[in-house]
Amino acid sequence: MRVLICGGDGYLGWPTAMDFAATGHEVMVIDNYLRRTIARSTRSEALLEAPNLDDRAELFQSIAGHRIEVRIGDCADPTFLNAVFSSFLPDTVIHYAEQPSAPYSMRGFHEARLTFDNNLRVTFALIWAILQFKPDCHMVKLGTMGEYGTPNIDIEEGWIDIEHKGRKEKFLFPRQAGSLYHTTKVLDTDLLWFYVRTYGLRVTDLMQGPVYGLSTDQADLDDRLLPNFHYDDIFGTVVNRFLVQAVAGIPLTVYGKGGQTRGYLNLRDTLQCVYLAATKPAKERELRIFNQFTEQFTVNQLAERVSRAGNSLGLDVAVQSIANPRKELEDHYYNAQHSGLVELGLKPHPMTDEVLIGMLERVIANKSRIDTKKIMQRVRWA
Ligand code: USQ
Repeated sequence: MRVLICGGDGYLGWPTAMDFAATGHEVMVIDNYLRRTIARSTRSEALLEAPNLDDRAELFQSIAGHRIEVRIGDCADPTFLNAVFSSFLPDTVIHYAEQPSAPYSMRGFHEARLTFDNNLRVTFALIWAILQFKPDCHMVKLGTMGEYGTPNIDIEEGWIDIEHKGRKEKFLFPRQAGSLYHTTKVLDTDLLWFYVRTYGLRVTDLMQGPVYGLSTDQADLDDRLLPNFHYDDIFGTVVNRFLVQAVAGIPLTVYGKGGQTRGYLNLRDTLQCVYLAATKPAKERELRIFNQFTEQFTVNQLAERVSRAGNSLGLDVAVQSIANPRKELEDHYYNAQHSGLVELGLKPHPMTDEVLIGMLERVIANKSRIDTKKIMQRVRWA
């Protein structure tokens, strides 16, 4: 397949690019370094400094022998995107090119507008690039479990059958996100559904939970190929943050009561899910939705697991509940279906002590790079 990865510099984009290239696909990545720019301006740089995309691609080719084409530019700019798209003519486009931080999107007007503009405009530009140049191209779009929020009923896999006054219809499962970032993903889904049912696009929308990890088959070849591992309050997801806090000797920052439940997955499983979705594509005129996570945990359960793994390595890990900077339920019902990707062939990598210990060891090796000023939460949902 010819695979175009939009957002190829990201935590997920770069390992995805190596994964597809290593399995024999023709890969092109696009990125405008938005995440790097935001990270610099908010003092949220990743633990390890990643080489730029051209350097990473050259390094990967010299080590693994697989080629990744790089284009630096803004996917929201139709002139740039259409030129790239019409020359590469991808069979699959993987859409990661969004501002991915909920806290950043809640920081103020400028950050909210940037998130809104970027995320919606990229999705819109990609839809039109497909319509104009390669209508049978399959879009694999990264959505989020956060689109659903935490309703007091079971969360279905994207769709729900409703019976109302004796008549039945299938609708998108109700969405009620808890940050502006998550809301842009709800709007993306609606936009995609319009273009799918009206213009016949084929789309897989992956409702992903928080990801953890830094090890993948390709990234393990050389430290300079590792994904951007963030532990700050802007880009760091909770498990990665807790691991760094455990190593830095800072009590794990449980927000509020810690009963917040989410579906989590290992980075390796994100790669599997995206690969399965791409190689077993949605049909024409189909918006296929999968809930992409492998295990559900509360924040308290995560803190307990990380402290157990840390203590086994001789770290003295404390846990502390701090005032929740977000507006979210801290104790709630949560039961989300997630069988679709398993039926497609996903073999989950569970969050074992061994997995957490392996990650802790890598963080310990880079302990001197931890900047503790990046850890405490700086953004409040006003
Ligand atoms: N949390 C803490 N302490 C921390 C950090 C987070 O208790 O130090 C809590 C949060 O309040 C939340 C849960 O942990 O209840 C998850 O937070 P997170 O920061 O790991 O995840 P979130 O902001 O929801 O966003 C992340 C990714 C986002 C993706 C989303 C999937 O950054 O791109 O869409 O996970 S989901 O959460 O399922 O919507």
